This record gives sequence, C-alpha cells and structure tokens, in this order.
Amino acid sequence: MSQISTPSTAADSGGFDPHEIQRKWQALWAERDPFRAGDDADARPRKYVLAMFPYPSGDLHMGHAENYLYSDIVARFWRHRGYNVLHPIGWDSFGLPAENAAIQRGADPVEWTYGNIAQQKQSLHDYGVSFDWNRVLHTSDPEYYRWNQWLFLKLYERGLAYRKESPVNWCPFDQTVLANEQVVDGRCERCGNEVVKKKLTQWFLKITDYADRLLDDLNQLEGFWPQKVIQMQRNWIGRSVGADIEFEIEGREGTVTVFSTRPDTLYGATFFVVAPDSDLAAELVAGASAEARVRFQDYLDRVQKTTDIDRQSTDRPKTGVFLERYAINPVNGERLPIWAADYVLADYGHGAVMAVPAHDQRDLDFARAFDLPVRVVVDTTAPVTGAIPVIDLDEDGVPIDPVGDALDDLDPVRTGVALTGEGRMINSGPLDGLSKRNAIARVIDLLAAKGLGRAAKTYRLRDWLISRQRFWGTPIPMIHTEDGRTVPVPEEQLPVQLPSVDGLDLSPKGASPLGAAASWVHTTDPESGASARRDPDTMDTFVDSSWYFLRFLSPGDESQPFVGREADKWGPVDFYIGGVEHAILHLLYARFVTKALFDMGMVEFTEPFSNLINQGMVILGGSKMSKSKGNLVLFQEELDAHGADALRVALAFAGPVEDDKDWDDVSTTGAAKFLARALRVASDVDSDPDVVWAEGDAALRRVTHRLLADAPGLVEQTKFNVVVARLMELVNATRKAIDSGAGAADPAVREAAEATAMILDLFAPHTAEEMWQILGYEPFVGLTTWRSPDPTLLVEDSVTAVVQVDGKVRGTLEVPARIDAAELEALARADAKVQRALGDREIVRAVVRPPKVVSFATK
Ligand code: ANZ
Repeated sequence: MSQISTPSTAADSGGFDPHEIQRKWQALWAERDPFRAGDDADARPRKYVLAMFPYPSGDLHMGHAENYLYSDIVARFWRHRGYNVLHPIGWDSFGLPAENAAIQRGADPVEWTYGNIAQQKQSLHDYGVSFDWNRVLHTSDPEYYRWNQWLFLKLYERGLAYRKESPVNWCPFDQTVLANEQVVDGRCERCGNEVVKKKLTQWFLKITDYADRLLDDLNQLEGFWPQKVIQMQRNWIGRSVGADIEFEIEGREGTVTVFSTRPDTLYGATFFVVAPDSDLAAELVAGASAEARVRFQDYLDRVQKTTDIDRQSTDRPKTGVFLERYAINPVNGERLPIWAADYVLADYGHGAVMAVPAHDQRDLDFARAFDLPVRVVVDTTAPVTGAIPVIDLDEDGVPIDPVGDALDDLDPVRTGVALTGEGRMINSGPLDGLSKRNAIARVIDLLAAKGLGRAAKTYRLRDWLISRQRFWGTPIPMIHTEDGRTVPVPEEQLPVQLPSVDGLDLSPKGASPLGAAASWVHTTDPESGASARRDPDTMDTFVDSSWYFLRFLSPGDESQPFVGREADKWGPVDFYIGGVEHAILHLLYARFVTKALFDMGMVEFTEPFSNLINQGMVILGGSKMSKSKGNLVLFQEELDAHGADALRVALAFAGPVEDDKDWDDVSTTGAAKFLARALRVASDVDSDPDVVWAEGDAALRRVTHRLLADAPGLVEQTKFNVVVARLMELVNATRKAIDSGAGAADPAVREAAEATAMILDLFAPHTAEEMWQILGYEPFVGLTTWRSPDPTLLVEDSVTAVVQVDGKVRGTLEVPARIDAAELEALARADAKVQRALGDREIVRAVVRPPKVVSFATK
C-alpha cells in the first residue's frame, strides 16, 4: 500500500509535473472537442464504444477507474484505426441510495444525486477519458424518463406489460419489493435483513414471451461475449423441455396440470406432490380431515419462512404433509396419494409434480422419508443403442433375470440413489422396451390422443417485476379510475413528473410515498374526465438502463426516444464494457427491450451489444474493497496523487482485463517512471519531422515495426497489459539507441518516439499529446492514424540448425531464430535427408536445443 499516499514529485517523475501536462491538454480538449463523434458528413466507418454508465452514489471507485480506462483504450484505438467513434457517458441516476440518503440525512434526492454527478463528471474529466461530452444524459431527468414511460406504454399496448397479484420478495426493513437477484442467501442485498414473501399487486413486463429468442440468440454471441456470461444467461433462462400432463383428482372437477421433463416415466409415478404455498394445496386440504388441515397450516407457516434457494437444496431432509386426497394417473388409472412438500415450488412449472421416486432423486428422498412405494420403470443396465432386448416379465410386471439381477444391485430404495441414467423402459405397458427418447414421443402421443397431455417447455425465467414502492424512480404512467379500470396516461401528457419531495414522508411504509402526495396522485380519467388516481409505483431502474444506449444517439430529441436513422447508423453497440456483476439482469433486460423494439419496427437489430468485454475487480490485499473494512482506495485521491496517466498505465499493466487486480500489485510509481522515460526520449530526439524514413538503426526499427504490426491485434484481443509491456520495451530500446550507437539524430529514433506517442495515447493520452507536440506536431496525437508496419522489417532473423543422427550430421535447416523446441524437432523429423538417414530405424531419444541443434539417437 506504500504507493497510495506518496504523491508523485517532480523528482520521481523525472522532472515533469503530470498535473501540469494534464491541465494543459484537458483545457485544449475542452476547447477543441476532438472526441466529438462525427456527423453525417463524416465519411469514416463507425464504431460505437460504450462503458456501462455509473450510478452516482458518492465518489467513483477503482472499479470505475478500470472500466472507463478500458472503454477509453478501445475508443481511442478505433480512432487510430481511422474510425468515427461514438464514446458517450451518462448517469444511471435513479435508485434507492439517493432515497436512503434522503431518509437518513434529510438530503433532497435531487440535490444529492446531481451533486454526486457533478463530482463524478469532474473525476472523469481529470482522468482524461475521451468521451463525447455533448451527449451526456441522466436517467433522472424528466427529458429522459419520459421515454421510459413511453416505452412502458408501448409494451403495454403490445400486451407486454400487465398487472397481477403475486407473491413477491419483501424486505421488511427497506419496506420494498426486491427482484430475485436482489435477494442474496435469503437476505436483502442492500440492508442484509431477512427477506419474506408477501402478496402485492404489481406491474410486470412479459419477458417470458421472449424466452426462446433470448436463449436461441445467445448462439450468435458465441465468441463475441465471454463464454461465462453466455452460460450464466442460458442458466438464468433455464429452458426445460418435456410434457404437460393432466391429472384428475378424486372428488374434484377438472384436471391439474403437471410439467415433467421425464414423461416417459409416467408409469413409475407412485405419488403426487403440490407446492404447500399454491392455491391448489389450499383448495385440496380444505376437503381433508380437521387434523390434516391443522398439520398443513403448521407446515405452511414454516415453509413461508424458507427461501426458494433452501427449498431447492438437495441435502436438506425432506418434509411434507399428506393431504388425504388422490390423483389419478392418466395412463393406468392408479390412485396416487397427494402430498404437500416444500421441494415443489409454487411458481415453477405448474406448482405440482408427478413423483417418480425410482428415477428422480428428490422424489426418492421423499419416498424414503415417508415410506412411499418406489417402482423402477427404466432398466438402466440395458444397452441404450442397438437391438431392443427382449425383457421377460413375471406376472407382477417385474423383470425376470438376467436383467433383474443386475437391477437388484441398483435398487434405489436400498442404495438411496435414483436411477437417472438412460436405459430401456420396463413396467410401462405400451412403452416397454423403448428408449427414453422414443418413450417420451410415444407417451406424449398416447396422452394427446386422450386430450390429457402435450409436449411443453418450461423456463426458470420469470416475468420482470418492475413495480417499486419508492419515490426516486420513473412514475408508472397508468391511471386507476373510480370505476375500477386501469388506463394508460395519454402519450401527449408525458412525462408524468415526480412531485417535489417537500412535505413528503419518504420513510418506507410498504406503499409508495407517491401515494401520499395528494395533489400529485389526483388526476382525471382521460376518457370520462371523472376524478381518478395515478399509479403510485415507480419503475425498477433496470428499465432506465435497458435502452439508454439508444438515447445517446440523439440525446436532445424532444419528439421521440431515439432517431431511427441514428440507430441504423450506429447500432448495435460494437463494444460494451463493464463488470461481470451485470452479466445476467441488465444484459438480459437490454436484450429483451431491443427485441421488443425490433418487433415494433424501431430498430433493425435484435441484439444490443455485439461484443462484450468484462473486467475483473480491483481488490485490495486479496479481498473486495469496502468502506466498512476500511480498505477503500479512492479514485480521486489516486488521481490527485499520481496524475491520470500514471494511474491509467499502472491499471492497464496490472494484468489481463478479465482478471481481478490486487491494488497491492499496482505500481503507479513504476508507471510514472516509465512515462517520464518516454517523455525524455521525445525531448532527446534530434531530427526534424521531415527526416527520411526507412533509414537508421535497423535493430530499433525492427522493435518499432514489430509493435506497429502487433498492437492492433493485441488491442482487439484486449491484451492491453501486453501492449504496455511492449511500449516499455520500445522506450528502452530507443533509449539504448540514443545513448549508445545511433544517437539522437538517427531517424530510427524519431520513428520509434513517434510510434510510442501514437500507441501510448491509448493508455497515457496527456503524456502522448505532450510527446507529440515536443516532436514538432500539431495536436492531436489522439486523432492520428497509426502507421503501417514495413513488412521487410518483420521478417524474422533466421539461423541454421544442424540435425544429427547417432552423432553424425545428417541435415541442416534454415529456421526462425525464435523457434521453439517442439517446432524444431518436428521440422527435423520431417526433413527428407534426415528421414533417409534414419531408414527404418526407430528414434529412441531426441535432444533438442533450439534454435541450433537436434540430435536423434536410434535403436
Ligand atoms: C417427473 C420426473 C421423473 C421428473 C424423473 C424428473 C425426473 P427442470 O429440469 O429443473 O425443469 N418439477 C416440475 N415442477 C416443479 C416444481 N414446481 N417444483 C419442483 N420440481 C418441479 O425439472 C423439471 C422436473 O422437476 C419435472 O420433471 C418435475 O419432476 C420437477 F425421473 O417429473 B419431473
């Protein structure tokens, strides 16, 4: 941690003051606006580079330092490749922290938010990020959130926004509804208190309508998004394929639907389980004995305190109560006792399952706990492919040896292990002998013929609950009329603006504080003109960030959320950069909204982010930085201490983009010294810009041109740390050339210094601009196109290697000086002369010393 509190002095930075250089260039950037995205007249090809926008809760931290460094590297890189780059910034400025600050400290959320934004803006300016500052947006501005409301109304028109009563995660402390992902280990992500379930009427967006497309389109992103993120999205959507099966229940009209991924095992169902907290459980137990009703109620009380995660955990003892009712198996008419058990979830599938204990572990655990029958219907010892074996069954339908013997060893009741593998159907009437796949197809046919089942899919993905009972968010633009209708606010009345916070009690009460703003809530029914009430809820802030990348394209437009032509020009985002903590929700919601806008004909693409770059975390001493642990490294303090460039270089050099970086290993002092060396090289150059290229120190020229050749590929592969290392190598080689052989007047020295400035601009833009000016050029190095490498300088030096067989030289090879052992050995073995010398003798030993010697010993 030594470097944290040691400000760079003129001495350790080699006599230059980074802050002075920084101020100078920032002033010029502000004046000339070189990073403004080009307009229609700009003929260059376009790239849209976007970093996830910050939330204005206090100062920026080192995670932001990393995030905006990386997006800046990418943005600057594409400018150097000759592209017209859009690199905007804005603020995700609605949300709970502002409101909590208001409650705790009496701060006005508006002042708190915009005060923090001002400070963060200053830090990002100081950091030298090449944003197009003309497009700044804040999601808490009415000019922005009016389009959230517009989006909501469009989704509502298309049946994609609806209201329903549903059990929600409720934080009793924050008095608010939480999304599933805001519940961590059964606790509120924000305050750490236990989360409970509560029923509320809420607004939802119907993301499940898009589940298949959200899943299938991930295939297009393979290779462009981190594999880990694609997998997390797949798991989150969680598509299961199987069948819906209808079960009648004795003494009850109609059927109950069950989803199963293994309809082939229907003959093995021995009981039936419903979620205790489902409406069905309550209905069924109403027809049971008084005793059962009491037992059920006790059980339900306990279950309601258990989280879904615990309920799904496999190593928990199984619990449940018998409801004294029976379901009828649709294929064989068997009576299946109905239990309520918490391992069945109310809001997955249909909240009820057919239990097949022989082939499902949860069902088996339950059967063993309550002594329920187990029937094997898949012979997992039988071959799955090839001829169908003949299975002899005794009159009870039990297979006769030899299959039986093998199966006995696997008896699930005894072993406690369900037979989940593939095999051949047994004990299953018309399905006997079939493989799983064929049995599934057959049983679906059988059920369909009776109208009692069909192929079906289920998803883990739930509809997106967007209602929040909080003040600091976008008001939901709906009106509740006196006669009980819910109608949209007419579009021309948007935005529905938040009232002033004055006089409002924001402390959490379980209902939105907006409901208490009497004059705000009161409105008129747009159809009849009668008195009506506004919906008091506000939107989840993930709505705001689900489409903000489109607003950047025409931020000032007052007539529409974004200009379609601009979206066609710039969209989708070419590079999206941010933390992996947004791997699931934010990206999923943005993908959903993009697809919905595509369906409305408003954009021409179906995926919002073509490439995704995830950064690792900046940690300290092996653990996450946190205020409470007192191990916070503050961004602004680091900036003040070392200057932007040293901080940027140190972070870029600290390791691969996706890795976590320990601040203890980040050397701003080392970076400052490197920058001072680079600057000194530029000052030492003793030739004019018009020197003849293609002359001078050949060794130095090779280093320069190899970097010019490799840098684009390295940046595109996000190997930023390697580029920094290569720049260090080039600066050292230039120094050596100046001090030893060629001298400061050698054209190769100028060439190296210029290449350094151009590439260094990605990491240390202030220093790079300063170098460029010292080298005799007009600003801005940030707008130069990188030079192309001279191919003749990229040819690798070659050497002659000798190949010996049993001590005699049998061949020579021209090989690259940097060849490795495996390559050299392979070339030696393949050489015609060597092969002739070997004849049919076998090589027993090979000694390889790259690049010059290979020696084979034979038998
Ligand atoms: C019978 C069966 C037999 C099943 C068998 C599995 C194996 P995934 O893959 O996670 O989608 N299930 C259905 N609804 C459920 C609910 N609300 N709560 C808990 N479990 C539920 O799992 C689908 C399987 O999970 C379904 O297939 C069902 O059990 C169970 F050998 O049906 B199965």
